[in-house]
Amino acid sequence: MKTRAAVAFEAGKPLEIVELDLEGPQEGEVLVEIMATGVCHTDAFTLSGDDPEGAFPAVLGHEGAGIVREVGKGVTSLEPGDHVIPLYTAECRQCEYCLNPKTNLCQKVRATQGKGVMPNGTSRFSYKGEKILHYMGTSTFSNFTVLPEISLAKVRKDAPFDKICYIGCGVTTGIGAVMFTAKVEPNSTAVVFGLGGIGLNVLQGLRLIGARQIVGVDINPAREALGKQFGMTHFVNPRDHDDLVGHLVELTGGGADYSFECIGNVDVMRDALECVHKGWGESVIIGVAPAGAEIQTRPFQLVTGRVWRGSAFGGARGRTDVPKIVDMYMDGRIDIDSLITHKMPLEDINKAFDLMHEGKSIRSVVEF
Ligand code: NAD
Ligand code: DAO
Ligand code: ZN
Ligand code: ZN
Repeated sequence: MKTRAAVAFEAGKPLEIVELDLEGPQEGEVLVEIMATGVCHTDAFTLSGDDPEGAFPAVLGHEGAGIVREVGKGVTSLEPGDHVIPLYTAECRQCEYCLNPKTNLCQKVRATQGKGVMPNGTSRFSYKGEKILHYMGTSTFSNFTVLPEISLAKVRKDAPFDKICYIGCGVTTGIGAVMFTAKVEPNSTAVVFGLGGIGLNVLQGLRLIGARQIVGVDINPAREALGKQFGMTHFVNPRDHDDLVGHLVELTGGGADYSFECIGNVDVMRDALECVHKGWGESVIIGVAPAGAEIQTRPFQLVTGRVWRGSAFGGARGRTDVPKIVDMYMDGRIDIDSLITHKMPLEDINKAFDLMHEGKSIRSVVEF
């Protein structure tokens, strides 16, 4: 079949809207009509050429929602008409990672996904006879895409695609880091560094579990009002403090129970660790630092009981947890609408990248 898609032909160049050839789903695969997709920093990072794993030409996009149109042989958990959210972290429920409750990093399709191909080693996309790669196992910048069955979360049919697509990455990453990775207890104190598309979702995750003090840190003063809307109790602009860590330790009465780094800056990661409480404070790294960057602290910070963790996709097991997050949105327990600042058709997708680079959007959503 043919499908309209925004293709990254080369690193550093705008996406091009073209009509691709798409082969139907093979064994264990599903054809999905993407109805809406968010544009995330990771897409921009890959498009820039800075992503060491980035390969071209490819159909980027990993934050989508859509409808199953066809299933391949052996697919048992989905049927045409089901509403789904693509998962860049699959959940096979059988590999040693899925069977270990300590992780969400299913490895079943990881190797081929990283190479931009389906589990059998081939791509379903082509253009004028040339192969086009998949991306993150999802390729949601295409009106139709093919994914492994285990890379799709089935969700309720009354949820709006243009909002729940954001659950495919940003919302789950932020809320999940609080609920699944840190397992923050009610009445805790927390500091969140970086109040963008991820950090604002960490804030609302903390509000949801009943944290008593939620400090937001951002160099952009405009993020204060938005942060307060998402549960932040105190705002700190690092530019107002020579000793940021000292100020945060004082503000939280000796250090926070938890902190979250949602920027991808290794210096901030250090501050995030060092502002948590001696003896029990835990700091979660969510931000993705530039290739080759390294973190630093004095080991005594860890000897004296502080803990450093990382979180990918919020520690969520996609097929199990994503439908629950959709329910949370539909029940009015989390706000997604206020974070979707821009919407556009596929033809204007490059504007979404411009808005992101200019810091003017929280999330842009493309509707097909
Ligand atoms: P964003 O650009 O929307 O937000 C970043 C915020 O940090 C902005 O508000 C900016 O003003 C602020 N900031 C920048 N430098 C700062 C500093 N020195 N001190 C304080 N604030 C500062 O980005 P985002 O979409 O929220 O993504 C954040 C990070 O999360 C990125 O690195 C992204 O790649 C990563 N990410 C990780 C996962 C995961 O699973 N771990 C998933 C998605 C995104
Ligand atoms: O299993 O080795 C692995 C990799 C899992 C990928 C996790 C992705 C984490 C962050 C990337 C940002 C996603 C938008
Ligand atoms: Zn698995
Ligand atoms: Zn993302």
